[in-house]
Amino acid sequence: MEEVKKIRTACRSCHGGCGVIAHVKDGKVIKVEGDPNSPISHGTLCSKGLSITQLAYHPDRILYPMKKTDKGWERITWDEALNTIVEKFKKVIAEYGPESIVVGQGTGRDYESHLYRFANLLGTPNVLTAGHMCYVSRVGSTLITCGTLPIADYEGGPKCIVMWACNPQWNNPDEYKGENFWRAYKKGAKLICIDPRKGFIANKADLWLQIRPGTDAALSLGFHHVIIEEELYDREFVEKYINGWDAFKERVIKEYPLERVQEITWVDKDLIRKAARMYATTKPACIHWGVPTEQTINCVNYTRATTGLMAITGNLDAPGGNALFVNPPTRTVAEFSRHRDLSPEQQKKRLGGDQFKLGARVALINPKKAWDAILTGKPYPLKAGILCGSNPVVTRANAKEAYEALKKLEFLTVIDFFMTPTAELADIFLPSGTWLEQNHVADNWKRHGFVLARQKCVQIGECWQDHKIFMELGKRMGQQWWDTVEDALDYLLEPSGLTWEQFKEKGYLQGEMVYYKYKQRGFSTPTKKVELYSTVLEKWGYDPLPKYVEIPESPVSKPDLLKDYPYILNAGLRTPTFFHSANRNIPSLREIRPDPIVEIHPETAKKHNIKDGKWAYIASPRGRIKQRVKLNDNIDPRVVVAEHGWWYPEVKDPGHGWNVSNINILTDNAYETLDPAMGSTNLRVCLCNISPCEE
Ligand SMILES: Nc1nc2c(c(=O)[nH]1)N[C@H]1C(S)=C(S)[C@@H](COP(=O)(O)OP(=O)(O)OC[C@H]3O[C@@H](n4cnc5c(=O)[nH]c(N)nc54)[C@H](O)[C@@H]3O)O[C@H]1N2
Ligand SMILES: Nc1nc2c(c(=O)[nH]1)N[C@H]1C(S)=C(S)[C@@H](COP(=O)(O)OP(=O)(O)OC[C@H]3O[C@@H](n4cnc5c(=O)[nH]c(N)nc54)[C@H](O)[C@@H]3O)O[C@H]1N2
Ligand code: SF4
Ligand SMILES: [Mo]
Repeated sequence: MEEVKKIRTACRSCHGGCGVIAHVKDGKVIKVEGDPNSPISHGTLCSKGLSITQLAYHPDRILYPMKKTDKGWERITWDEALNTIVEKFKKVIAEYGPESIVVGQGTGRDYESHLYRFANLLGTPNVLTAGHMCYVSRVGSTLITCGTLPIADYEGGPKCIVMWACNPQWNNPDEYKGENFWRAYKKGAKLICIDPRKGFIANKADLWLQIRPGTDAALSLGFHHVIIEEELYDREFVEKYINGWDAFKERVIKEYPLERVQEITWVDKDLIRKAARMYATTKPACIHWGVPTEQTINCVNYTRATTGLMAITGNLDAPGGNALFVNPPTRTVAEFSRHRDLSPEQQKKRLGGDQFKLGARVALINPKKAWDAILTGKPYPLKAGILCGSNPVVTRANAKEAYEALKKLEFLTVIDFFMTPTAELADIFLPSGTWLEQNHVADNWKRHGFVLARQKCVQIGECWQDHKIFMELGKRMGQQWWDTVEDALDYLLEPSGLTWEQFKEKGYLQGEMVYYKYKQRGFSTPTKKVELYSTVLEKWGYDPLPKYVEIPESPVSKPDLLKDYPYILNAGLRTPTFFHSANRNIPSLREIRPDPIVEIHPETAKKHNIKDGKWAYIASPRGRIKQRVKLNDNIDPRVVVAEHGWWYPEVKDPGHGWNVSNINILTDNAYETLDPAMGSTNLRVCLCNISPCEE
């Protein structure tokens, strides 16, 4: 029997980053605990991180490469699996060109550097991620507005926090943990919460703005209206550093008077005024925005308008405001992945590239473009695909179409831990290693100024970490990679002067903390200013100024639908224990939330004779599903709030109940509902009805 070894590493059961000490005995992780020395999490871990051993040693986990045969799934060797993929990819490239291969992932998982490098060296511009409506869409919109993504600077001591469509206590999204927010809040910061649902943060807030889902861009412009009208902006900043101030001001004053903003957003105009004043006059103030602001036709409009709020109040790159953090000196994802090696000729072939020009600028495609290319062969057919860590059948809008498309794809490889409904559609399954089974420079994709050492603790079955899978597949395709995963990490770390072995010992690196960088060199935009009037959007033929466009399927835009679908469906509330479609098979987590929950206002429930705790049907023009009802009077009676990500791993047929409670059966992906510049999908708002379910 071995002594217990304690290995310091970093969790990745969500967007990741919490410091972990893994206890390893006889080649098995027997326990994980929070690392008190972590600069990110200071010893805390959530239920998902703590249950990693249940996931890693789960009896249903697939531990070997598999191929689908007439008799079902069969175990094969890595050699056979990789050679099968290479043979197929080479055939597709010879017949149709590399653009007919789609390479995809889901949410950001620390392997985008390797996945994109594989795609770029393959020559395909068709990388399908969640980025069109999550995070990268924020990065792209701020890139053209102020040069990079502004992050709430909690460590800098904000005196006012605007929590805008975000719930960090449950989600720990992207750069931040709920813990950072909480420490800043406890120091006495004022709190404004903008959320259609009164949750934990709204309950704590000084001001809660109960917004109509999807109308955040209008509210942001309403804030501007107050700040301009009452001259609460930072005059010097505006004069020196805003591009297009006069044009922007004119639009805001003429088109967004508070009466109109109230009508659009359902938020009382006096409350809007009070909130805008509080934000603009309490210094420093930060805005922490969440993903519902991106999953809409107004993604770029909202993000640009709200970046404008940070800028004109003098809070941009200010301590305690929204900082533009400097990353530690490592190779960026763009550099590592050799974006520049994708030839202009291949870039031109990116599906939807000439339609969603900002999406193309950040190397994205919209899923609808991929489904269309598979189902209709236009503008050219997609023939083969490789999806790593994604379950689009459950997580993408108009799930029935996603399902049909992936089923029709001639050859699909899925890399995952489990046989998900998406993996069941594949020809080859490759078993991925969890964060306990990988060496990596974690968080290199984020904008919070840290990179963290994620250390391999154990080997389980024949699983490979995703990075190694792309490396080995790439080498067999004739691409230039390194001999080992660790050699590639030495290259990634080279600018820091550290090798992987040295970095592992250090545990993390932090970038230099410098505020007000624009005073020396301006902002990284064409005019060197914050472009409220975007010269880039103008050049591409879009409206250069932010505005509000009505949600495509709403009581305002589709009044005729209201007779059959009278409610606004707000689809995708996260819950602390699940991560999108994952974790339904983890006993300790499923026990906490055994069923999918739809929240309905008691008045609404009464109208339809729907009882608390019973199942109800939810239907939209695209289909019908069922979830279990929870009455909640902290939402508007006109709004229904439902969870996303549901399938039933315990159902053993290959569909695993993907269409029973999956909210994305109801959401839409039609082109007219997408953000015109980014291609963001409108996942959060459509019209629905509800009825009791007798089954
Ligand atoms: N209606 C609605 N739909 C939504 C949303 C919403 O709010 N509303 N949110 C959207 C958002 S923001 C996002 S980001 C997407 C997420 O969409 P996805 O990323 O597709 O969803 P997940 O369920 O997180 O991931 C799918 C699979 O990844 C596997 N996995 C986890 N970690 C790893 C790993 O390290 N390697 C590999 N190979 N596999 C791994 C899991 O086992 C799981 O089966 O969903 C979107 N869908
Ligand atoms: N436990 C857990 N954590 C996660 C995830 C998960 O699935 N589970 N997913 C991860 C991913 S990929 C992401 S992108 C992040 C997202 O994390 P967040 O950005 O926090 O997103 P949500 O929880 O979807 O929504 C945050 C809040 O916005 C409110 N909201 C809904 N619609 C609107 C709207 O139209 N306007 C406004 N103003 N508010 C609205 C919701 O009621 C909710 O309180 O979480 C990450 N963390
Ligand atoms: S918040 Fe995310 S990184 Fe932290 S323990 Fe939970 S799952 Fe892991
Ligand atoms: Mo996301």
